[in-house]
Amino acid sequence: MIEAKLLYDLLTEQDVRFFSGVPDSLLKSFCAYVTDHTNDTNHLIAVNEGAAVALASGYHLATGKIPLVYMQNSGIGNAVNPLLSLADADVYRIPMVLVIGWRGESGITDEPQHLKQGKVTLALLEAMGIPAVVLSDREDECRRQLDACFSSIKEKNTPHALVIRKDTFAPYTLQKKEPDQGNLSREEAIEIVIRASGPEEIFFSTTGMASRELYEIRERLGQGHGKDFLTVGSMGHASQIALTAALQKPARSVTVLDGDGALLMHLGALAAIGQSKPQNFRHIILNNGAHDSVGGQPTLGLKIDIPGIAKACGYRDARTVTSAEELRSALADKKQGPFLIEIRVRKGARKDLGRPKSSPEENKQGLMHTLLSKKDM
Ligand SMILES: Cc1ncc(C[n+]2csc(CCOP(=O)(O)OP(=O)(O)O)c2C)c(N)n1
Repeated sequence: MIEAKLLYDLLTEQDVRFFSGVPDSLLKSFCAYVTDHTNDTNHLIAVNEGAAVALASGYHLATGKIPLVYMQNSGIGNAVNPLLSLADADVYRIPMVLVIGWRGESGITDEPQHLKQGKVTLALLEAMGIPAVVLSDREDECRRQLDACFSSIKEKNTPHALVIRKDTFAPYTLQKKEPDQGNLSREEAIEIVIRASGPEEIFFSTTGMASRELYEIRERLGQGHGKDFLTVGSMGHASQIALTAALQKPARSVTVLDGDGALLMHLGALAAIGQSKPQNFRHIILNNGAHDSVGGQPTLGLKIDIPGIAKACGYRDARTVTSAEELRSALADKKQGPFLIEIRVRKGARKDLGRPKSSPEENKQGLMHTLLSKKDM
């Protein structure tokens, strides 16, 4: 293992002063170290990985220096367009270091949503013509790799990737945590929503711990999983999956359990929902102001008026609740959709939180069985 500080110091030696990205669990220590040691002008936690490449590009244009972009390999998809149509040598030729967490590396046990991405990570970078090196967890080798990486970036003026394996970094705990603005935990909030829902309700839950918590709540309540779609990958897209389901099944009530980070990643989804106006659509935002599932780095979630944005996009109603009582009363107030409830929740999850025991495909079949049953035809 190496200390996150070592990589940060080596990057500083190379005059890297600007960081942007979306946090990742494998990069947790590095992201936390960057958050704690870089000022807010030079560290922008991006809403999505493509935006991070664009922010890094703007920094380069303004300073001539080499920026750094960090991401989980799941985020490569979001970054492909600006990498190939902005930073690439065939277009504007913008140098940057990409630090990419390698979930789903072959031979390492990981969640199903990471397996394919892990298998193709190096091949994807190669196909994009981005040189990549798997960062060593030995200090001397790491120094050598950084020297080679920066020689290549300076020579070609294009992006270069450092791919990070699991357990490369020694633990470093984020110091700069924003105070919580709600007293319910995310899991308590989800349980209140589930307990208040009727038998016709179906749920689409977001990436990260929210889906794991929903799964465990259903187990605890003995309700089965046939009414839930766990969006374990595809961060930020749960609400769009739900939108078409709601439009196709007007007799069903559809609820999205979204995260603030996921909402911000593809905020345009609100406009699509607000303008499609499904009456059977309820959007619940579990807002802890953080990427809680991958280390708690701040999002902009608590700095913006989410209900205001939803209403401006065409939602029929939207409000914020901060306690169990307020949540129960907002749930009891049956509104015509689309409507949104932002629940301010506290950061953190149970230490013993499990993972779904059924596969994504079984999950899909369970939900489709419910949606394609005679009653729904
Ligand atoms: C495209 C993409 N980028 C990054 C990730 C890594 N990731 C998984 S969960 C998560 C945080 C989600 O934050 P939020 O939606 O606020 O939910 P919370 O974890 O706070 O409940 C991130 C960044 C991912 N899965 N996919």
